[in-house]
Amino acid sequence: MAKSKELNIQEATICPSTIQMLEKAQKDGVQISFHRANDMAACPIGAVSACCKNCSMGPCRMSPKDPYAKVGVCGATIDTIGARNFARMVVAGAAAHTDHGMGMLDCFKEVAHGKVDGFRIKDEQKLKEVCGYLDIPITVEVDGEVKEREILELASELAEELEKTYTQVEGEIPFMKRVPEKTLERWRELGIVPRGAMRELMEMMHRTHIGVDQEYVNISRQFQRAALSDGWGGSMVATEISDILFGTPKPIDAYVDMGCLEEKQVNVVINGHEPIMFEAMIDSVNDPKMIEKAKAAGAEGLNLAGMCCSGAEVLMRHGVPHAGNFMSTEALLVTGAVDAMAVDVQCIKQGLSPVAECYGTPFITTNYRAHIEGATHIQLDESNPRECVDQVVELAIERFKNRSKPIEIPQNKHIGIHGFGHESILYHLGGTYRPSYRPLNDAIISGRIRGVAGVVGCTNPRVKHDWVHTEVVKELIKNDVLVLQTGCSTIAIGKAGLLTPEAAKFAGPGLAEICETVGIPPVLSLGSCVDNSRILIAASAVLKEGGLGERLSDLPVAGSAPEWMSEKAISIGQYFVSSGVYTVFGAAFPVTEGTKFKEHLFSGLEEEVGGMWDFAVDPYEHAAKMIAHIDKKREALGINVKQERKLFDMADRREL
Ligand code: SF4
Ligand code: MSK
Repeated sequence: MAKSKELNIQEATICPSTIQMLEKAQKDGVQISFHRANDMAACPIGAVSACCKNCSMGPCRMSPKDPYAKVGVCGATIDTIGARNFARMVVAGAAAHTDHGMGMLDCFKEVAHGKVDGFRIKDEQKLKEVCGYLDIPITVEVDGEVKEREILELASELAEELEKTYTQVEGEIPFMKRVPEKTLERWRELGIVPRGAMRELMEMMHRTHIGVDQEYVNISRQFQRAALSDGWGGSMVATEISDILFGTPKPIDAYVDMGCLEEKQVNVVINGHEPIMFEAMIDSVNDPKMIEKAKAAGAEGLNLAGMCCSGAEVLMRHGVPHAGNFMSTEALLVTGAVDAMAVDVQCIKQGLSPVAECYGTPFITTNYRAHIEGATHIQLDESNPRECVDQVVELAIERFKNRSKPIEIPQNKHIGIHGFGHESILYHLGGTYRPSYRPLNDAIISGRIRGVAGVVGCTNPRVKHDWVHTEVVKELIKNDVLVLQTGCSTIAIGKAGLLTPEAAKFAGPGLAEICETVGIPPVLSLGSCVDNSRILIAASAVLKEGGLGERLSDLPVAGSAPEWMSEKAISIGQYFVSSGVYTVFGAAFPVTEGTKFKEHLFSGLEEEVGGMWDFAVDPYEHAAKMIAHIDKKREALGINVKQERKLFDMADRREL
């Protein structure tokens, strides 16, 4: 392994397990991305998007300190270059989510046509609900009698309708029917209602080619359209199809952190984003024949754990433990206890491959879209997923039998409640007999809940791992802001112990009162990156319930990605902003200070769509900005008056 500069481990992360594994990695002479980030400073020109390599007359570098001092060889200004680069980040992020959604849809179609053995439609209720949103009739009249339509017939029709999310050449994509009316009206005025994602992403790439769109506001219109085709399109399809196929999550207790590994068991870890492989793997590790094979190899059994977002999906659907977020994936291999790691797509570090080799861990790619040098590829066939996952388990059993490296498992694991979403918010905050958002809206109007924040996204070695997430969330709940979480951020917060009802003691008095009465944590875990669409759905339902304005931008809500790193995060941020949500990013922001394009993102967009970007690396400043925005919205709604604080009486409790 290459020699690294000395890393200050205590400054790199607050995760005790990752610290322990960084110490072990240094002893073992193994390098992981914390070391590489320490060795290689971020490029100061690229970091602020002040370079262009869109043609071979360049690459052209602008001067970040004096951004209008130069233009590219073609004459492109810093605003054009910044906007084009930003647009391409949105396209790459949106493409990742929409391709994931399309993969789910392909699997759903196969199930609907009865071609898959391993999967079936698990949540018929959700299927009917989604059909309802899209005006697909769920009943049919036969000889004057109204009958429910066959489930597989409904599924086929839904699949056909949802395919338009990707392929529709003209007209609005299906889930535009779920966008609050006034918000949709504004998008129509601006011409940013998405057509099919394939068209939007293709057009954006065309427009960022040399010599096409060279006006940053016009470029921003198209990248908004592209981002909306992700949030209200590809990502939403991925979430809804996953719920229909594998079940809509309900709140469930589950563990996070590296202590989920078991020394005496065969440990299989899944890392990636699409739930298909993971769902098949759950069957495999519970198959008595496979358990018998593990026992014959001397193990006590088979132990399954997740990482990153596919881990987050099964954490909330099945309570499968989650071993760590993006910045802990290589560190987990350093335990020596992982007997196989199987991956599919997205956020899989190439650095995993050499680390796996150091510890003799089979590292298996399973998706034709994502091969990695040094990995073993076993293609997963959706019509027979067990064939692939059983081979992974067998490789893991073999490795267990021949374990040759010392094992060191950090003994940390934290219980939390996962699996919230639109449906469970209705139930928990609305009551069994009258599911509704009314009590939540009333709690916001009365000021017990000051506002709602979505804190999401990755982890990034350029900032102290998990620390920024944790401090932002602690500040928000302390100030009575209910926090919704997805992606790797959720795992940071789970490790901080904030996903339990007992964490209400860290919340402000109003939020604590609600949590104690209803029995929910002050921070709700909603799933993976694509499940940010659940936040859009919940926000739309709050708006529909009434009393909090007419547009999504009227709501006292804010978004945040304190440690983001991926292009997907930029797409998510942009669809939040374009939906009307004030969104703060930490770590770094890919735009040059003092440019018109930066001004447009950080202020101009608010006039267009009601949402805007902001940036703060420091967690306290980050949270303060979000709270100030929430208060601004409360002021505009006329609800920013201090309510007299009263304890819940019986009538309140009955209502909740
Ligand atoms: Fe330079 Fe213009 Fe080519 Fe970009 S497109 S590399 S700014 S000449
Ligand atoms: S896995 S996109 S590091 S949240 Fe979705 Fe985590 Fe960010 Fe990947």
